[in-house]
Amino acid sequence: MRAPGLVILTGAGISRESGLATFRDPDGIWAKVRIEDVATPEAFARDPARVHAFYNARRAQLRDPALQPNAAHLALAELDRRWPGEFLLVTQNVDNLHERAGTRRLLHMHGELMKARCRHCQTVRLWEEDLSTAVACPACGRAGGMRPHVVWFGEMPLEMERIGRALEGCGIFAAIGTSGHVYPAAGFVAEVAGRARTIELNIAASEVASDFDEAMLGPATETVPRLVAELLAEWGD
Ligand code: BJW
Repeated sequence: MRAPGLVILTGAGISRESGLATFRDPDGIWAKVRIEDVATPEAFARDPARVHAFYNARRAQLRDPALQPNAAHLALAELDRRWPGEFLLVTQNVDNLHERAGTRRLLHMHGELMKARCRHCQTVRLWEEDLSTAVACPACGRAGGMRPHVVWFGEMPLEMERIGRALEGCGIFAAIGTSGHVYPAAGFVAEVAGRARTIELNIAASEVASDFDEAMLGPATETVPRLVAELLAEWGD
């Protein structure tokens, strides 16, 4: 029998055990800074230096050699390598831990911290250093338009058509370490309900927990390798 299409959605919880903060847990990012100050286009228009400082600090965390993919990222990379059918890992995370673990069939719907975009010419390029309003775009030469290549509230998430096609064709959908607060990602489970097996992996039930068929509660470094072993035992090459 052909392996079903598999879509995995990940959120900040999968990177927690690597040392990156989540957003909405009690020690999360939104307990320390306000969304309206750093994660909207209006915030960037009002005070770009503040927004750059917020993302420069988070980019510096990604450059720290101590930050490494954990057992959950590594298990998903093995799943990608060995899954014999359609596979797509959709991450809401802007960190680069999935690609560093080896996942290839991956897309970042909320952008990537290690990329910058020019608001003048729209060029997107790898950007591992600090950004500021003084930086000129290497492509068009204009200064003041470089911004982090991330998706803020009120902006359209990336690759929605590809995600829509993968969700339409999937037979298994798993969401890992995401609170179910932010749309459209929080609505993916409702989109596939009834035609796909749906599994939530989280340390605590999410906002949309009742939309899933099954739950695996616990830290991602324990539940994800377990789920991957189960899936590969049934369908792996
Ligand atoms: C563990 C763990 C461990 C901890 N192991 N688990 C009503 C309906 C539909 C939409 C809207 C609506 N009202 C408003 C909207 C729009 C808005 C929205 O959703 N607002 C809500 C707050 C209400 N959405 C948008 O604006 C989006 N754009 C949009 O909708 O465009 C129009 C459109 C419509 C329809 C189709 C297509 C387009 C854009 C959203 C952009 C979000 N941006 C951010 C910042 C990115 C850059 C950055 O990183 O700074 O993305 S916000 C932040 O939240 C970040 C995350 O990707 C996102 C989701 O957070 P996540 O990953 O779920 O983290 P947490 O912290 O919330 O949860 C962590 C979870 O891990 C918890 O559950 C823990 O229990 C768990 N956990 N440790 C396992 N060890």
